[in-house]
Amino acid sequence: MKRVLLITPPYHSGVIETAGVWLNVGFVYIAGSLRSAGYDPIIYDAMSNWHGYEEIARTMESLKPDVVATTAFTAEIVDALKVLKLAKDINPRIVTVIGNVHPTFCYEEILREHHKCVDFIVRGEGEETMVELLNALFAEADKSKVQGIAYSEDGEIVVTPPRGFIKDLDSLPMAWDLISWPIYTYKPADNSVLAIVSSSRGCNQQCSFCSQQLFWQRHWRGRSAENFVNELEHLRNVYGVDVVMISDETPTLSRERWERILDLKIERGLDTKLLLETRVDDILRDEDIMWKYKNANVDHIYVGVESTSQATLDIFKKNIKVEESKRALEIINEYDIVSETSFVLGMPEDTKESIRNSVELAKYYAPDLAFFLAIAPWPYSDIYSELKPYIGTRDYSKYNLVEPVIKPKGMTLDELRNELGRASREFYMHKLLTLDRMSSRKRDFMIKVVNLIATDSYLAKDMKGTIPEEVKRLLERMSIKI
Ligand code: B12
Ligand code: SF4
Repeated sequence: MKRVLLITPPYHSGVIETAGVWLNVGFVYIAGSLRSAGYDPIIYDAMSNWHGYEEIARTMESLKPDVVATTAFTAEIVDALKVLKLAKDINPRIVTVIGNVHPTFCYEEILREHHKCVDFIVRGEGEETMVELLNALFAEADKSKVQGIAYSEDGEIVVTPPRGFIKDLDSLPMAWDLISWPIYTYKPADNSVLAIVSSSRGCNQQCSFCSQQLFWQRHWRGRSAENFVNELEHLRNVYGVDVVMISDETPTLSRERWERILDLKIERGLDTKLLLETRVDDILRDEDIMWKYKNANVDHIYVGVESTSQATLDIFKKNIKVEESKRALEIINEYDIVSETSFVLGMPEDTKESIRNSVELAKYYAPDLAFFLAIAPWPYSDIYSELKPYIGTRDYSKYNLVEPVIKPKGMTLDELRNELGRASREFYMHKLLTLDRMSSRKRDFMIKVVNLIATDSYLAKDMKGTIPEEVKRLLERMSIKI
């Protein structure tokens, strides 16, 4: 039986790791399909285990895989390529494969520069393509007949026709038993077991800075509500998973399906906490059923506000109005669900004043958590050509939404970095001043999160500095230590 080692690249940007340790659900799908087709997949999450290249090399040497496969969105590509080079250095006969959004679009650049370590790129959805590719390779059949791949042959880049989407997501086998559960935990919830689960794929919007609408070609497919809730139940009963991040771009796109998911969760008394991302307009649409979100234990909702200026929202093709975002966050807060949003800043026209103005508006919007992100010009995004003249670095490992890559006309990259750090400090200090008006649940959550951000995240440096006197007094009055 051929052994396939699925490795996450050991990349860290110090943001989301602050809140928890997150598994790779894409690999749970790929491994499920490989196993059903008679392969021996192993999931090795080097990223979440904080393994370096020496440990990765030792693991590859001891497991002796026939195939090493990895994954990369843009920020991860540098480390992903190092992982594949390492595999080739250890044994040149290992077949190397890479998938996900960056290689899907940048396959030419990768194969031109790295064909010695990258044998195959899987473009688009991976389950069927990976199985067909390996079947073709090991049967020595014609690999050019496999749809959805790219590779280099005799100095030429071969790209096969794209593969259509998998029609029935419910039919995909999952390999949850290959996850090493003990490390995956959500830090704000004590002793929790955390999973990432996918209930749908895709998005029908066209935000110009986003990769996901391109990857899924603005096409949306959902699993059936029953199939998804059964999986939550299975994860709860077998592995003790009590917190689930839904990986979807827009889990709520079909109101009928989403309401059924909430109803089933409530009917079955399934108390798994759900963390999710969705769109402002879906929250407005669902105001009348927000009580079901609450009763189904939706714990945390992220909505992408992205900008406080209508002009920028229009450039982003965000298709929402500033006032709608404010209302969506109010609705989430009214139900005592944790609200989170982000602002994509660092556009060429941004100035210190415009960023400070965003912080003031962020305070007015009043989400519980706000992230002030630096726009990253994914080389395949719709907005790329507009941003290209302002790109300050081609180092993809910095394309992580926190390190500035675009140099605004009137600021240096360092000034922008400082301004984004200042924005976070300013927002969270203001947030702390509202602790006495929060429910006890939100207060506990905020204290844990602000502590995590201030001690263990990319913002730790920015959060240091003098705590304003009024914040100190309030914390003392409430006997809270930060
Ligand atoms: C879950 C997730 C994570 C997890 C990853 C967990 C892990 N152990 O790998 C965590 C929370 C750690 C994370 C972190 C980050 N993330 Co993230 N993340 C996501 C999220 C929400 C879901 C991805 C997912 O699971 N999709 C579901 C699965 C089924 O689909 P999939 O991953 O695309 O996989 C399919 C195909 O792509 C393909 N495929 C993928 N890999 C492979 C490999 C092989 C071999 C094959 C054959 C096929 C294949 O087949 C799969 C099945 O069909 C997406 C947003 C979204 N909604 O998609 C952002 C997203 C991928 N993240 C993004 C970013 C920027 C980051 C961070 C840099 C953010 C930050 N500043 O912290 C960090 C970087 C990581 C780090 N350690 O610092 C961006 C990437 C943008 C881009 N185009 O480059 C996204 C798109 C979010 C966004 N708003 O733009 N992330
Ligand atoms: S930002 Fe969100 S809503 Fe916009 S295209 Fe991307 S996934 Fe869809």
